[in-house]
Amino acid sequence: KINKPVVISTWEHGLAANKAAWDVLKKNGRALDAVEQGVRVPEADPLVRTVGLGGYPDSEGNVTLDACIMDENMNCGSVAYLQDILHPISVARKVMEETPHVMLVGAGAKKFALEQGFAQQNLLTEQSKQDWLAWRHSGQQKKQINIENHDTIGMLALDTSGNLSGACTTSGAAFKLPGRVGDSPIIGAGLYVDNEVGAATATGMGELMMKTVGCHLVVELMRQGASPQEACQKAVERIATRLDNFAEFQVGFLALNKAGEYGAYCIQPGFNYAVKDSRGEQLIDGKNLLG
Ligand code: SD4
Repeated sequence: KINKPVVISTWEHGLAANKAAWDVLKKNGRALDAVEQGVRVPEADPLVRTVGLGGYPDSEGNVTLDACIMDENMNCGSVAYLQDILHPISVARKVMEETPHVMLVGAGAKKFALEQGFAQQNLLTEQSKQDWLAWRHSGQQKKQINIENHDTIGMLALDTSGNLSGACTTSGAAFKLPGRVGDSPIIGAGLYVDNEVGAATATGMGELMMKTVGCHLVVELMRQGASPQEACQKAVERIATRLDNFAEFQVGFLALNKAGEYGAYCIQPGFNYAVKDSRGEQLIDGKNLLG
């Protein structure tokens, strides 16, 4: 029996995001609408420090956002290095639906968002500004995402029609080099959906997912017969066998298949994910390689 509808998302803030997604799914809404509505919750929450409003800025104090969305028909939309817009996921959806393109970046993405009616807003909260000043003062060049410091939201949903969609949105690595873009807006790296097979998303040090096109890999492994859990594990093992410095970083993959089965796997302990389906809601610790 297919477990549908179901929504899964990264980290503890996924619980609140899943609730918003569930409101769409329980009314037989579309998975695409569910994931968009779901990830808008942490985007607007200043306490979620690496998504949208309140996200950590880059090394120069600018909050720059990356997001992408993908539906059941291989349509996808993405924005990267977007500034001053609260809901990059909704801009990504507009790129998907209103343009012939997949990805817009930087000033062009912002211009498009404003033309589409999105409001301009300062996303650097006082708290983020203080943290940035403290980081600058300490002279610490924190170039890596350490294990406490990543809470990108990636969300996957299967709706009552049996269709899959996914969304991923982030402010990226804290105090990153200006211009740096991670995996989260890159179709195949930070998110992938194939409605025949399943969907995957990722969190953690984006460069590792980009080097391995991790989420596409997870979906292809499911196509070859792996369960969501096994596929995530194999993708983490691919990173571990090919990238020398993998142990310095966190990477977590999350996957959902057409049957509504889900799983996750990560490098370091400490990753969890939120699930909501007809059986209720759960927060599950991701199995990991180094724990
Ligand atoms: C990135 N994957 O930009 C994202 C980071 C992340 O919370 O997960 N941040 O590399």
